[in-house]
Amino acid sequence: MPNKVKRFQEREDFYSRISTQNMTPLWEVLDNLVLNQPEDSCVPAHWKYEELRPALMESGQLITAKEAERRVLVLENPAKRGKSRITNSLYAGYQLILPGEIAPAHRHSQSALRFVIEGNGAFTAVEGEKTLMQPGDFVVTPSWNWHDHGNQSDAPMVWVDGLDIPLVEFFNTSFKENLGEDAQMLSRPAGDALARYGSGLLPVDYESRSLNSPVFNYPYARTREALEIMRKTEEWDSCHGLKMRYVNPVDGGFAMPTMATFVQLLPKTFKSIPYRSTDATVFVVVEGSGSTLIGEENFHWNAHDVFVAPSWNWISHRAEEDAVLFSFSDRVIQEKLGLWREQRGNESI
Ligand code: 1HN
Repeated sequence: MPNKVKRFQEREDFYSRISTQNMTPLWEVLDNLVLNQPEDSCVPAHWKYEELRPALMESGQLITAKEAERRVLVLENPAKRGKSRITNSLYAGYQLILPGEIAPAHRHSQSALRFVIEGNGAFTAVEGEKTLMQPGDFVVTPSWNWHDHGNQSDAPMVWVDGLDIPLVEFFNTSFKENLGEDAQMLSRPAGDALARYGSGLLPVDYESRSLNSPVFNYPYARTREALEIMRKTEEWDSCHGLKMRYVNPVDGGFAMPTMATFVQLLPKTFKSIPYRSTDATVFVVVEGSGSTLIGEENFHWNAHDVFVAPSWNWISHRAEEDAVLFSFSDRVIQEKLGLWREQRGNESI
């Protein structure tokens, strides 16, 4: 028997023997464990609001928000069907609440963000304060905070939920509790948090007890106005247009401990140069239309669509008209762990 074949058989025999002891040789798997660069198992994907809205409205006739607890159509990454995730670490879905409905109070260790798509003045209550929501508002629901929703307006309300469900699953740290009531007791008037913490002011002896921003609704009216004033200087970033991050005013960090959130303005005819980063990112189109090339796939988007870019895929945006994109990712965690990297198309790493 040639020496090489003998060697191979000896190794295979050894692998089978140690397998019974729940062991495996690193040298056979090392290249799959430690990659030269990220290879995301998720794929780029796009959900067109115009095409999915009929199904979302149909769900409103099938089940009430109360019976469903939360009436949401989950956006599943096409490479991860059945796993309730849009990226490896994040969950996203479109939630519908019809006039007169409530979604009962509960709390869980998963953190949630809401980004409002359509409707006018339905509310969410978070840990004792209610906020009325308008399209484009970004609302924070921290881990273990009581929250319930209600719609006392006369129009359906739809928002995109982002949660860190796969992260919490990874750590096996899921806890949940139902309050047993439709709505929680309120302890502060609507608008209290924004006035107290989101006006360039903080109570003089304020000491944060939370990892989350005390501002739990970042109203779009303020965000949009800020972008509109800043655009006058025309300092467009070649990769991002005019991109801002939502900030915790207490420490200058991201608004939430597990999900980083951003908003960017891309002016009409703007074309960004390619950019990639290690945080797979979920984009929500707030206004306008355009297209985004992710890896080799081009997605033409309109207002209220969602699209997702996996880790380390090159992204470039093109705006057909003034466009605003909201986005979220796990960048905040990656940065804390020293893992986050980015690369611009015109530079080496
Ligand atoms: C949840 O609590 C909400 O409060 C939405 O609106 C989506 C998905 C999974 C688990 C909890 C909400 C959710 C969720």
